[in-house]
Amino acid sequence: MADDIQKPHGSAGSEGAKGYTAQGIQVLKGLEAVRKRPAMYIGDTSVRGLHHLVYEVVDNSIDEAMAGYCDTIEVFIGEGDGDTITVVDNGRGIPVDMHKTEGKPALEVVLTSLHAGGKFDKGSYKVSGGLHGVGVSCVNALSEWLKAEVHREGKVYIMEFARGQKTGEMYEAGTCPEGESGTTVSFKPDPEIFTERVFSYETLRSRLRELAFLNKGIRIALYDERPGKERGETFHFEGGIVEYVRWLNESRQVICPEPVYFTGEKDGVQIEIAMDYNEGYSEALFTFANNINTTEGGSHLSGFRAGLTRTLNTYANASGLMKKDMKGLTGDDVREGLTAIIAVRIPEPQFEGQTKTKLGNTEVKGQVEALVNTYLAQYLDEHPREAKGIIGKCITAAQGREAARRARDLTRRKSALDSAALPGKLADCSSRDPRECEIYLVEGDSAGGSAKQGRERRFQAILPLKGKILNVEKARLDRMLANEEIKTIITALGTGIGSGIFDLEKLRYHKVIIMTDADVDGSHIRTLILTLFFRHFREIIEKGHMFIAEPPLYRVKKGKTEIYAYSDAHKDRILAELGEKGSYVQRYKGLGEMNPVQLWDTTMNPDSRTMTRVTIEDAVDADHVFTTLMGDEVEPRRRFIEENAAQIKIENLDI
Ligand code: 0RA
Repeated sequence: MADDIQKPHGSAGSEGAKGYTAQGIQVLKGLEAVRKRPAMYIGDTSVRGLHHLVYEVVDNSIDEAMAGYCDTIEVFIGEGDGDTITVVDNGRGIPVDMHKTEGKPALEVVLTSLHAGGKFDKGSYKVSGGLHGVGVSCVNALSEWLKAEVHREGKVYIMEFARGQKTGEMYEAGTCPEGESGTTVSFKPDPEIFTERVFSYETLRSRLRELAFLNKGIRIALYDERPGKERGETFHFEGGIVEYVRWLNESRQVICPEPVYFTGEKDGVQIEIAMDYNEGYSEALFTFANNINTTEGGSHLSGFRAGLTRTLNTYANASGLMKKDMKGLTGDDVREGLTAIIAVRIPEPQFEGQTKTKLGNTEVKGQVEALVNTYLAQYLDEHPREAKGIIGKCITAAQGREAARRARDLTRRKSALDSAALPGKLADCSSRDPRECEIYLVEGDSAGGSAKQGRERRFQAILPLKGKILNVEKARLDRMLANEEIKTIITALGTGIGSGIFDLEKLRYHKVIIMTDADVDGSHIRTLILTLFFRHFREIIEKGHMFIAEPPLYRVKKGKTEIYAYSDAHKDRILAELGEKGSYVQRYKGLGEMNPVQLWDTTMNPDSRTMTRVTIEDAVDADHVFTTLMGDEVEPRRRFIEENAAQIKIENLDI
């Protein structure tokens, strides 16, 4: 594994052990360090780290583009097992001339020295750079092989490596047209390092689309060349983050016909903001610093929030749109139905927080706030019709918040939202230790009945849900609180709901498990439940408490042998093993077809069940998926389902 460092092998062209210069050994030590502790450099060695390798290479191409030398980047998933990647750009090409102090081609230095991935000249403003900013040499160190091809000044240069060490010297491989330039990097992640090595088209697509939105004008293409999976698409947005906001809102009725856009620069900090309001109730506010999605927020987010609340309150008062007796708009009021992208570029970003995705640079708060104060106020003055729409929307939100508070107080007085009075439908477990407790949200009363009989009563609670729950995408909190099914879920969870009220510490079950039929209705109900959790209990998902039960699709029986199959492929394998003759296949259309013992054995017994943990890979993408699937507009939904027909399985929705 990672500790199993390969000694330099003496393949053709590589230097013998004695030939190493002091600097050479230094370099080798650097890359050995990467192989020894890969997680320190790329986060982890699972799928996430694997995809990070691609982003690291692409970031270098983005830097070329930001410097004005490159406008096209292409990423290919290799035709083999999907475990090789090629990144092609039309930048200047990594320099190939002799590096003065290292005494070897610059190309070799860039690919073998830690932190030499960027430009040599200090003045150049490296705004991109992966989360860890470690450079392409790390990708080299962690690849079974890597090949770099540079087109520069009419010549083609190639250099190849294995696990970070050159397997030969750089060589001239031919000529290219005089004006042509660019870099092509191909690599195969090292099986000694990575536990998973198959690249996901969807994962790469999300990030590349995001990069194309954040870096207007660049054309970024992705191609899957795996046999049977061939496809590709190009992302290119001249409008940058304005188009990002439009894309996020494509399934919603918007208030401003054109997203509001403003930008500014101060002390080397570049700020870009695009925003619009829609008729929905959720907030889709995403922040970036140097192309990195700062999911933990930070100073740019605080600055934006402060500026937004203040500017809208000032305008609402001055314009007379807000009645004198109103207390004023809160931060929650001004963010209901808001879609916004805040993107900053900083020469020396400080990333803090648990996942290093919180922007720390304190000076940025004031800069963003001042920008919002100035330009949003100006926009409102110049667009009275939109201003009226926005303020009206915020006032309605404030009234809704008041109504929700009253509803909550009322129901609390009646104890309905209080876990002291748990809903009658809930078959609770006897343990009071949330860490071992599980709650199954089960579709339908009949499956609920089986689950109640089959469960392990001590730590498994069952909450049967009747039919489809309310689509929270189309309802504000006050209306949600009037819905019995939703109220039952909230009460059972114990956390409360709403800004400033929800408290994860009070969660009564550390596993919340959705159990629905494996049919269209089941998947709709599952999506409705996931929408509720994504919009109102996101922390439950983020902290890893949310699961999807995986009931079997088939029961295959032959003689006394009885095997459950969890997918079509699984069933075919079982049939091949048992022999088709005399085998009997039962297809489960619903959970209700299983008796309590079967349901326990196949789906609920912790020792043998499989469950899928729900994760939010990319909150921006997830937001888009939910608004598309649950929103009002039919056309985007039709398109989405058509484009993703093969993948309308929750595992592939990145949620
Ligand atoms: C070092 C210096 C220069 C460009 C690059 C590296 C470079 C790296 C990568 C990685 C992928 N594509 C890339 N394109 C460029 C500056 C080049 C010059 O001064 O001519």
